[in-house]
Amino acid sequence: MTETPTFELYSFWRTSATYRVRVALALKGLTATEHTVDLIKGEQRDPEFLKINPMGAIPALIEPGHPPMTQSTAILEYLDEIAPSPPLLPADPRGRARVRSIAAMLAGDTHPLITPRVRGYLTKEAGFDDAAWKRWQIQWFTTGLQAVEQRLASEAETGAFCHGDSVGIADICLASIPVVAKIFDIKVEGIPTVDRIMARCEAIEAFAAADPYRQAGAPKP
Ligand SMILES: N[C@@H](CCC(=O)N[C@@H](CS)C(=O)NCC(=O)O)C(=O)O
Repeated sequence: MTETPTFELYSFWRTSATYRVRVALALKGLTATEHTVDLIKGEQRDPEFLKINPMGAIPALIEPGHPPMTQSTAILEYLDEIAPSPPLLPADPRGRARVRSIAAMLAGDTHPLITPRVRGYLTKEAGFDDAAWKRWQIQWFTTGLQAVEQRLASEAETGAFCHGDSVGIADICLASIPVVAKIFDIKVEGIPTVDRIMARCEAIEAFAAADPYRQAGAPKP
């Protein structure tokens, strides 16, 4: 990298997807000025924000002179390409496919089901009350994390982290699920490998510093 870009990050204290970007920025020694999009107030649907991300979701990463970049996993890969050290993807194609697959199980197949827009639809259009929403959250947090556990526990590529002994994109996506489940007071049981890797991640300052409760605007845990 010849020059460190100046980043701005549209974010909110408690979001899983923004957590992923915060961790990656920190691992790479990069920084971003954060702008709060209050998801509880619904600011993600403000017309001004929809010009930044028509999906009405964060994160959005801005680099001066370029269109906003959205989708946390695309942002993670971009950061990995512009700041290659430490690498967040394995050197071999099969390893990269495995890491991207685990990341997609979490960032693609698990997290989007428990977002505010899904909650809004289920409560307004499908008759969900708070108890039904809680059961929904537990269902999808559990399905995602137990499926990943099954892979991590049975595949030889798993090491101290999801893939070998260095931290990468799969670990970032993995950690982004329990940190948010905790906010909703949900603990998924029967995932010892996930718990072991999560503990390793939390011991790394880049992960610890990205914890939702350490962000501006967060309540006391
Ligand atoms: N696949 C997207 C998901 C983005 C996303 O859904 N972000 C949540 C916060 S974690 C959000 O902004 N939700 C707004 C809403 O659901 O209304 C990514 O990984 O960046």
